[in-house]
Parts: sequence; C-alpha cells; structure tokens
Amino acid sequence: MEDSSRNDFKYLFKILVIGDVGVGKTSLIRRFTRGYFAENITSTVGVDLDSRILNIHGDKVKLQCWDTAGQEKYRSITQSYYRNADAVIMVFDLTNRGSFASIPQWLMDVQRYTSKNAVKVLVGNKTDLKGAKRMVNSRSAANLAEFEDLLYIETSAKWDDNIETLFTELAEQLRENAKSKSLNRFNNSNNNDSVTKKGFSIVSYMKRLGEKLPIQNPSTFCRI
Ligand SMILES: Nc1nc2c(ncn2[C@@H]2O[C@H](COP(=O)(O)OP(=O)(O)OP(=O)(O)O)[C@@H](O)[C@H]2O)c(=O)[nH]1
Ligand SMILES: [Mg+2]
Repeated sequence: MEDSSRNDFKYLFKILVIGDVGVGKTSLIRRFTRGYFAENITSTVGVDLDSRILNIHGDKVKLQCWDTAGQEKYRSITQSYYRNADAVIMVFDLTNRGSFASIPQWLMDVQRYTSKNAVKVLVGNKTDLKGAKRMVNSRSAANLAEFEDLLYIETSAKWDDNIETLFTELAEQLRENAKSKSLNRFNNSNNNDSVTKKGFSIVSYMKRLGEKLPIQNPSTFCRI
C-alpha cells in the first residue's frame, strides 16, 4: 500500500513499536501499512521495518514503522533502535493483564534511550475480544497514560478498529512538532527543542469512551 514513489515525501518520521510478546505489534503495523490481518503470524525476530506514506494537510508524510520483537532475548538489539525514534508506540493486549503490567518497564527503557521530545503513545490492542476475555479496563489504562503523560488509544488490528486514526493522528502531531521546530530555528530561537502542544484528538475513540473517562473538554482531548 506504500506510495509507488517511495522517496517522494516531505517528512520522514521513525516510529518504534514495542511491547510484550503477542500483544499485536506486527499485526498493527501490517494492518496500517498493508491493509490486512493474519491469525497465524510468526513471532518477530529482532527488528522489522515497514512504512507507508500519508497525505497530511497536503504534505506527504512517510511513517517508518520499526517493529520490534517482544521476546526478552532480543531486548538489547531492539534497544539500539530507540535513540532515533520520533515516536514510540507502547502496545499491550487488553486481554492480557501481564502485558499491561509490563508497560512501566517498557516506559523506563523509553525514558532511558529515546529523545525527550519523542511522542509517546500507549495502545491497548484487541478490542474485538470483549466480555470475560477483557482483562484491562479503559480507566486503568487511561489513568496510567495520564500519570505518565502518554497519549492513549484502544485498537483492534483484527477488526481494523482505530488503526488509521492512531497513525494519522500521530502523523499530524509529528508534522506539527516538526513545523514548529523549524519555525523556531528560522526565528533563531534558543529553544529549538520546544514542540507544539497540540491536542491529540482521537475522535472515534472519544466518541466511544468519552462518557466513561474524566474528559473535561472533549473538543481538545489530549493527554487523558
Ligand atoms: N483477536 C485479535 N487478535 C490479534 C489482534 N492483533 C493481533 N492478534 C493476534 O495476536 C497474536 C500475536 O500477534 P503479533 O502481531 O504477532 O504480536 P507481536 O506483538 O508482534 O508479537 P512478537 O513479535 O512475538 O513480539 C497473533 O495470533 C495475532 O493474530 C487483534 O487486534 N485481535
Ligand atoms: Mg511481531
């Protein structure tokens, strides 16, 4: 699904996708970059790469998605990819409490190895598995996200739920940050690190969860 003119883009952003084994990192990326989902998928070995170009307000934005292995034995390899990430997506499985309990550990790695300006997103995947199978509720995840200053969204790679929203909103945020950075440079500002604090409006997510979560102003849903 990638644009045929692979090098024809205005912005290139590197997105690192991390999380425990089997939470659906590869499935999320595959759904976004290639538009399909597979039940039988092999565990990632080391790090894979896939990308797609989005048109964001007239600009071609290439999202390079770095798909890391969740297995512990690859941890030292995957950590070497953190440094250049513009954004980090931390994925857990909504039906696996252990994968949610691991998020603080993943976050420690992120804080240690990535730039402080990297956009950080927490993703609860597998919303299609409902009822008794669901082990992590939205409020717990949203509370963690709020406490750690992360963006939060729930997805299903299987049902293609919120995948496009996740990556499109992320691309918009990264483009805004890049634009404000270059503006700062142009203005000879000393504060080249500053980024626009733009709201992260995951509209479809808000519609579904707006009533359950303590959102003050639904039109500027940001770091819940
Ligand atoms: N029901 C459901 N299953 C999913 C979803 N996303 C992934 N899976 C399944 O979960 C299993 C693991 O998916 P992967 O995408 O390989 O997980 P991963 O995080 O890349 O795993 P590692 O590469 O081992 O770290 C596979 O059987 C997928 O089909 C989803 O949204 N819903
Ligand atoms: Mg994988």
